[in-house]
Amino acid sequence: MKIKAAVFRDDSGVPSIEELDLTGPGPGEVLVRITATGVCHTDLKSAGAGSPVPKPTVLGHEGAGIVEEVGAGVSKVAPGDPVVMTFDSCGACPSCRDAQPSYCHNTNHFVSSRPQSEYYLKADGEPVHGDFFSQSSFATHAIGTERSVVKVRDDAPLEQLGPLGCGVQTGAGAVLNEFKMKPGQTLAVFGSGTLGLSAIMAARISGAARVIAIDRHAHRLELAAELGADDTILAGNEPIDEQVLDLTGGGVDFTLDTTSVPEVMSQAIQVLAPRGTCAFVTGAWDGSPLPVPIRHLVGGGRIIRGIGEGGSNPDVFIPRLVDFFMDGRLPIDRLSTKYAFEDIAQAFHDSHEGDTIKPLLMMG
Ligand code: CXF
Ligand code: ZN
Repeated sequence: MKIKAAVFRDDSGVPSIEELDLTGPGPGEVLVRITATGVCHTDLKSAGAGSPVPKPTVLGHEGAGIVEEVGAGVSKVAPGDPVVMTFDSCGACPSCRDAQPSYCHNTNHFVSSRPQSEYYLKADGEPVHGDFFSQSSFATHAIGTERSVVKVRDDAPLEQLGPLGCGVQTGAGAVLNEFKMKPGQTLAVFGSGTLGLSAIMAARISGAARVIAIDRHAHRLELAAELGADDTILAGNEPIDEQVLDLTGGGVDFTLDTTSVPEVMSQAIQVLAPRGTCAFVTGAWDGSPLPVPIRHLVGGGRIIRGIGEGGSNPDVFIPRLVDFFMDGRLPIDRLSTKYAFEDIAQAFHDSHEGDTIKPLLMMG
């Protein structure tokens, strides 16, 4: 079939909208007609120079849409089902067997783990990579796997749900699945983009006693306060650790770094209360090494850890997030700005500048 897709052919970060030929779905796969796709910072990083993602490629990994066709052996979803597309996993490794597919041993989201899929997309007969995060959803149609699509309730506005497949589940899942925050505990979030704001909303759902938002943009902090942050700190060039320690009288139980800036990450470790946990949820391709303050960790039993995709088991967690959204407890629509698909370059620009928190590309 013919589809329309945003093709990234070089490292300029700017795509061209092209008509491609798509074949599939193959066995175990699902063809989805995309309603809307969120733009995640990982798309921006993957489009630009230094990324390991092979080109030409179609990016996009926060798709939501309607199942159009299923491949042989697929029983989880059927044509007509509304689905959120998310990361893939093998289903057989120790993590997947333990219902922790975000830590799958065998899935590479950036370089194809479905060799045949490299040829699902063709531009005038030339292959275009088409399974970024097992979806490549900057397109009118995308192919996921049975494990990477999640059926959602049909009374939810599908166009808003794509970001649940990455950014929202990453931030909210860190708090709900991995920190398992309890009433009375405290959280400081470094960076108030989609990840940070989702973590803040999740902390409120958890009954957190105090939530502190830190960002370089005042408009994001205003939104953070509206979504549940008790305190906001506008980051400049000065370290903010003393401000956090003053506010909390000695440190926070949990810190979440969403910036992957080494100086900021160090502060996220520094402001931990005894027995506190600092988590990193993103990272640069060539991440600079981070000095680890061993005495600070040892003395207070503090923990530093990574969290991938919010430690989510998508089949369980995404429908739960949809319920929170529909109950008004996770108003992710407050984060999003709609763009026509053709305006993807503008969406990338606005996201990069921090003007837009979560662009949603509407497929029309
Ligand atoms: C990313 C987060 C940073 C590490 C690679 C995977 N996930 C989605 O955007
Ligand atoms: Zn992402």
